[in-house]
Amino acid sequence: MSTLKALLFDVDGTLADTERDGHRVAFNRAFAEAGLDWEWSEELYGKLLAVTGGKERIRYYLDSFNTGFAPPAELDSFIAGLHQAKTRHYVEMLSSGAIPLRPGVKRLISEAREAGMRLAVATTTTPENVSALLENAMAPDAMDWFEVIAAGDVVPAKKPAPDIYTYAMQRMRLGPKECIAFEDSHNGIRASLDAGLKTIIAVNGYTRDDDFSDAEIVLDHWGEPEYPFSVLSGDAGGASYLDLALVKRLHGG
Ligand code: XBP
Ligand code: MG
Repeated sequence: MSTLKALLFDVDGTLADTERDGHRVAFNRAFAEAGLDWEWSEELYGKLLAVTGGKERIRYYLDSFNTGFAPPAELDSFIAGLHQAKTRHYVEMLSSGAIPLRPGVKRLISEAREAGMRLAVATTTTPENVSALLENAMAPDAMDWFEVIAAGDVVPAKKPAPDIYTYAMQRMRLGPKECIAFEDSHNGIRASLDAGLKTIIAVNGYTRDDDFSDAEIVLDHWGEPEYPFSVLSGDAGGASYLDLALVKRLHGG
């Protein structure tokens, strides 16, 4: 009898490839709207992703890539205002259906749900972004599929700190051995491993070269029966897409 009771999902890069054509574009639209000549290129954004959290990322950009900008006296509220505008633009993009789920995401989550697995989200992103993605790309009632949506500023420290995963498990009254995490980035797996969680990785364009030591498996995506995944490291036991049986085998509980 498997001890696996819950699947904990990262959002950005895991459920959907949201960063390059989603968040990055939304940031740039907010900067333009504010009359700022800041333009985050795909290359620069890849560097800025070292810092999780949009507000924290803007501050990192000013501290490390735009030191010539004369910050206003109330820098925190200035950044908060930019980030609120960015979130508005991002939610508009999601509402227009601009960002689809990654391969296998709806299939695996539906299978897990039908099998009675408990589901949660553990993400650094803003809560509104989660509901907009799930309701527009997964199903109108998809928010109800997840017992806990642990997102954004609900914890003091964002990934790579383990806080968001620990918070989700505490809310579910589960221990790490009863759960498994799904991530896409080095910051993400540092958070999940430090929370004691076995972790399944699906890389994306920004994270392909990240360090995923100690992941149970590293895939290019979760796959579909007619669209097999590639195993970048680990053992899929001959499977060609990620299903609940493979998740349970990787969990090993
Ligand atoms: C990814 C992040 C987020 C997004 C931007 O979160 O680090 O900050 O890049 O979203 P995860 P916000 O991979 O944990 O889902 O601007 O709302 O932070
Ligand atoms: Mg992620």
